[in-house]
Amino acid sequence: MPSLHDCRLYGILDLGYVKAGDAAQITREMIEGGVDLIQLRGKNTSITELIQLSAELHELTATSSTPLIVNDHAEIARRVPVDGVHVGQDDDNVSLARQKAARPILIGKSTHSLEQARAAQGEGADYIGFGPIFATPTKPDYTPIGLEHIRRVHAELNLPIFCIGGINIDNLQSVIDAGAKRVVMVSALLKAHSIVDYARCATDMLG
Ligand code: TZP
Ligand code: MG
Repeated sequence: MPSLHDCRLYGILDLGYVKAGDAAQITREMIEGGVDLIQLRGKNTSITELIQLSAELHELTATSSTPLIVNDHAEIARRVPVDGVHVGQDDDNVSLARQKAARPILIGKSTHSLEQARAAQGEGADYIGFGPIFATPTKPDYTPIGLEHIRRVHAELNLPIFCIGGINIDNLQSVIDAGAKRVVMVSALLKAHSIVDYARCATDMLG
């Protein structure tokens, strides 16, 4: 399993954009394109279905040692050998998520400000998402935080930080120039004509 510090591009397989039946093929394409970390996100999908799907996807991600993270539901990690769980500000806190998983896993936390980022590091998160940097239809109710705090959050914290929200190939350079080392892409990657080529282009830019 790679160190999170070496991960650059985090792809989220969001079932709001793609059908569960296409998830395996998309996972293969993300891996082929060099996505370093993959998350399964299904806001309107039952836990039973997420358990089944994450088990199926984990068989694919395990072959390339790409960590598979499930969103929201730490209890899934108790049933399926996924590599981690991602929690938001309104989900289980990091220690409760670890307790529910009942085995060593990665825990990521969404943060939307410098204060939340500091708190997530204090809580013991293994990595954070930081954003939304730009407005995004994937999380429409959130006000974008912009590029201005990226350098400071990297200077202050020593855990891996993944900038997220409205990031695509056209604005990626501006996010990198603002100090980002790692990014998450959801809609840009999932809507790309070729997920493989899009991911390769992004990983080339991220160095
Ligand atoms: N958390 C903050 S922004 C966001 C999440 C899950 C959505 C990012 O999606 P996209 O499509 O890459 O803007
Ligand atoms: Mg959540």
